[in-house]
Amino acid sequence: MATIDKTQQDAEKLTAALAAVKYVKDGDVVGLGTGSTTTFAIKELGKRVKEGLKITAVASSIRTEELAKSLGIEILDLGSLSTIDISIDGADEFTETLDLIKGGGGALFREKIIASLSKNAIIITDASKKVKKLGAFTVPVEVIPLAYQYVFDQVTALGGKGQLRSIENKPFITDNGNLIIDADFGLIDDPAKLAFDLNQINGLLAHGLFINLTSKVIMSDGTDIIVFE
Ligand code: ABF
Repeated sequence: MATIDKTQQDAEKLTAALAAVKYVKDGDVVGLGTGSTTTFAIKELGKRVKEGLKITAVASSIRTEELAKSLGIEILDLGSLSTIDISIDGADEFTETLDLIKGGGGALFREKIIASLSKNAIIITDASKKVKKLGAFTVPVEVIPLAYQYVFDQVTALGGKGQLRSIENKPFITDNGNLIIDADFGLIDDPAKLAFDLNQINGLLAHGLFINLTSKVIMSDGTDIIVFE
């Protein structure tokens, strides 16, 4: 695996972020994702709000909400919305058919709600996120704590090698008070089928396979901006 030059990668993230923000217009309700790429977009939106752009927004994580508010972006309650005009978010992997793995940052549940509500769900990435087949990145699974072992066993039965996500030897706790199992299914031949099978598991709140939830992926490779849709 080629080592990724962080400066180059950040330049690609910024380029993709600026391209996505151009789609945001006055009056939009904007879904804000989580992660370093989306942070570039949120900061650009903050600048444009200061220049007079009139938007409201919903956040996919507490850290995104705090950043947006610090930049003067008005935040709405996600639970009160029936639709979102445009969302901008990142991804851990994507394919040309717009299948994604998301959730490396632990915000997958709210990200999935925002994507589901979005009329125009835009994903922004650097070139390292594009893959032929999903699965090199493990699939995050958010699980209600009291269903942990049951969900772990069901994920195992589907062929996933699960690992409780921990930070400094303590279980990672999501903004929703849940746990995350990172499940290694290997390279995934049929992401839609796996997503369907995971959706049948009681106690599994969300998984990181985003299928048919993306309007376009804007990727920068350092030279060009490539839009997959
Ligand atoms: C978020 O963006 C997560 O779903 C995903 O894990 C992350 C990618 O982070 P980064 O932009 O920092 O690569 O939406």
